[in-house]
Amino acid sequence: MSFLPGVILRRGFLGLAEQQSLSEEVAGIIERAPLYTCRMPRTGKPMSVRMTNCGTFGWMSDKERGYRYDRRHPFTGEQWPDIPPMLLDIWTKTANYPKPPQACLVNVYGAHARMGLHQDRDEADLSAPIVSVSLGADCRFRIGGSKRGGVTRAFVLSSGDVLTFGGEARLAYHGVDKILPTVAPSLPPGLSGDAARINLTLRRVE
Ligand code: MD3
Ligand code: FE
Repeated sequence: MSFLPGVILRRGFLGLAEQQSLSEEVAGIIERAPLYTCRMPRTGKPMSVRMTNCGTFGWMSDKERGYRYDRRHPFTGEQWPDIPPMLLDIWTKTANYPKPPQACLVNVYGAHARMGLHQDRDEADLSAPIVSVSLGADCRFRIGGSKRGGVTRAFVLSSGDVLTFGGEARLAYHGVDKILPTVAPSLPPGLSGDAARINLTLRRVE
């Protein structure tokens, strides 16, 4: 399904069993690379979504150094866990890009977390797509054009949906308005007490 040039939404790309095993993989990643809270550059305002990463590079942000990718976890100083084979397989099937992903940002949403409209432009290679996988509760996702203040449209993302953003959609403004009170495939206990939704984004960085 494509309603904007460069965006492909594959609803239910992952079945229930695959969603559950991927959630277990994410729980394992969080054990080794604990969730952290990013802060806005300059203001230091905390973001409501907690994050971690797997892959060669991980994304983070703090007051002093701003948005960036780093090879190591900001608190443990360790390298990030590997991207699980399941996610590499999803990239291979959906990205239509010859090189493997170098980063997988793991976003963990509590029931009241949201993500304001933003562009993702910290990656040097903007010709590569971004592949996003949703798990857990539904959310209302919003996407516009590549300029702030233009027309936006919203739609629901559900557990098992896979979205790819390439071409002219790569610099689209997008965000998560809210987590919806869904009866969703539950996330594994021990993942994080208040986790309602997880989003995984596979990226090229360099
Ligand atoms: C469109 N995550 O991690 S995923 C992000 O649901 C992010 O957690 C949201 O925005 C989430 O940066 C949305 C869909 C998404 C991800 C990256 C994009 C859409 C995008 C990059 C460019 C255009
Ligand atoms: Fe984004």
